[in-house]
Amino acid sequence: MNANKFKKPILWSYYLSSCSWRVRIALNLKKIDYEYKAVDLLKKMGGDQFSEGFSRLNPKQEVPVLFIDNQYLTQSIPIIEYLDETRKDGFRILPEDPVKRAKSRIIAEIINSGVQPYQNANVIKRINNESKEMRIKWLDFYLNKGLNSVEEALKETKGKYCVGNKISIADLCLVPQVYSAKRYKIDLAKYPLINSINLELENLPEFVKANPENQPDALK
Ligand SMILES: N[C@@H](CCC(=O)N[C@@H](CS)C(=O)NCC(=O)O)C(=O)O
Repeated sequence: MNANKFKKPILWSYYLSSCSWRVRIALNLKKIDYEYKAVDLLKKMGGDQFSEGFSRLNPKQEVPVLFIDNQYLTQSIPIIEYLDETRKDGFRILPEDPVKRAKSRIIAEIINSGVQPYQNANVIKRINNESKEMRIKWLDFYLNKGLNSVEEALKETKGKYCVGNKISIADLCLVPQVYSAKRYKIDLAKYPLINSINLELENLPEFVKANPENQPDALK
């Protein structure tokens, strides 16, 4: 038996990182205890993600990175799927039903590849260097484009949560994305389904524990 299998998992995270937040919720739902290693993405003289040590962990210089089962895993969606596939006891994050599973992955993917990359720190920094006005227009366009397609998808899939009445990978992506949209001052009033599902989710204990404010590196 491999002794590393029993080492405490480590999550490299940044409190405001929406991708790290997805994984924090998954770890909480799976009741996995882990060590938190803060990676300060917005440090004035260059974020910790660009350090030599962290770049070795993830050459793409992004959080999250999860060490678990003697593996270093990157990319929040594969991490969540790995946790679900290797820990089938307890809460299941991917729906059993293939149609619901596909629908939950669709919403997760709209956010993962269709919204988050456009608001990523290194992207915004470059746009901001061009002009602040361009940054505002950029965020407004891409965040609304993504949120609008999530709202449309929810018309078909919604229950209490994104896909029916059970929490799925879509919900793990939705809550952090709504928080980011609020930070970027996107008008969310036009997304009633997103708002009502977000309200249902944000006070659940596993989501509260994963909230940026409750992370060790949150600015107090
Ligand atoms: N697709 C990746 C994206 C990871 C990512 O973009 N992480 C952001 C924080 S949410 C980051 O570390 N950004 C650092 C930077 O932009 O320099 C995932 O889902 O894990």
